[in-house]
Amino acid sequence: MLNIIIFGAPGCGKGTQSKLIIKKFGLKHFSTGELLRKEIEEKTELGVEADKYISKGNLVPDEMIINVIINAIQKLDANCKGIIFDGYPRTVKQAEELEKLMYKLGKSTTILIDLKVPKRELINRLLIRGKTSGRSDDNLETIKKRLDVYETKTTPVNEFYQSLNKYAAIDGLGTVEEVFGRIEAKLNE
Ligand code: B4P
Repeated sequence: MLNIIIFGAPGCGKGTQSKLIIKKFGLKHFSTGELLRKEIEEKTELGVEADKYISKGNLVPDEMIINVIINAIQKLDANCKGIIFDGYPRTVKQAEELEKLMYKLGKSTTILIDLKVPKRELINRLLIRGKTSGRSDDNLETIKKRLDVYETKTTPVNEFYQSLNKYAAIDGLGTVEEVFGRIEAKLNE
């Protein structure tokens, strides 16, 4: 099984690259961002609560997201070729819980792909996306906050996976196809 974590700052291209990886490797997509946006759209109890954090550029609390993940992974078809975790884990606590759960299910994460993109480019991409996305978090003030939160709360996750020897940094600059080519080469190693 190929179980990939696609990781990086807001706007680095996690969602974009996930779609290409799924097409090529036949994996199940698992995006906590998409999942939460669906809950927000449907105005569920979880969605209403999550929106309070997301619209301000904060992460939703670990307890809220970890249960969502546990339910979703347990529902997965046992015969699937693998999973792509897009936007999860975003804290060391989430990473620890993911590793525990995978172990319990007799599975393991294969690699964390860390997409590296300079801050100026990230802001630029998210402002462009904001023109059409209708997302409450794609505006300059919230983007800056999200980047700060990424630095303080999320970057320690890459050290966690480096210590497990499951880490690869990939240059996320260039066309979508160029970035995918680099990821594909790494996954084929
Ligand atoms: P996410 O939905 O995960 O999204 P993201 O970080 O904003 O973007 P992503 O990296 O996927 O960028 P994309 O491909 O769209 O998270 C949203 C929010 O949900 C979080 O801020 C947080 O509040 C909450 N959340 C989610 N998971 C959580 C968790 N586990 N714990 C707590 N809270 C959680 O690319 C961005 C733009 O760039 C697109 O418009 C794309 O077209 C463009 N682009 C992509 N690649 C490009 C390239 N190579 N060149 C030029 N443009 C490119």
